[in-house]
Amino acid sequence: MAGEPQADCLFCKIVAGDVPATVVRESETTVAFRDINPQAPTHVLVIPRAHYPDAASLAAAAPEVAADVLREAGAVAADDKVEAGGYRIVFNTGSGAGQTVFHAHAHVLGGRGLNWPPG
Ligand code: IU
Repeated sequence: MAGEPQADCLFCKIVAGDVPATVVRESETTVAFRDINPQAPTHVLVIPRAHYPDAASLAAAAPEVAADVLREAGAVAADDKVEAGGYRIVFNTGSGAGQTVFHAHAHVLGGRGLNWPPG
């Protein structure tokens, strides 16, 4: 059921503390942790504590939590002092777009030049 923890979901396990992660911020509804395979000096994932498979389903079911994810993404950029140089918030959605973990997550990327369009 949407929002319920999924036994086979890596990010639900991180939320539960069953899989280790380098957590940088927590809120009532979200957790932010450093990506295990960083693609930029700042590469943090912001996830809702509740399980939704992607950003659109999160926004449809719990728009206030989607807003929390975006606010926390901005706070990560401020904490890491990458605001001034610019940063990117990315929601890969679907395997064709590179989504590999089907628990909604925002990538916060910064600390280097970021090209457009992305690959
Ligand atoms: P994607 O948008 O679904 O591809 O992003 C998943 C990210 O989760 C990806 O950047 C991985 O490096 C990252 N990740 C992680 O941080 N910790 C893990 O244990 C695993 C993946 I597996």
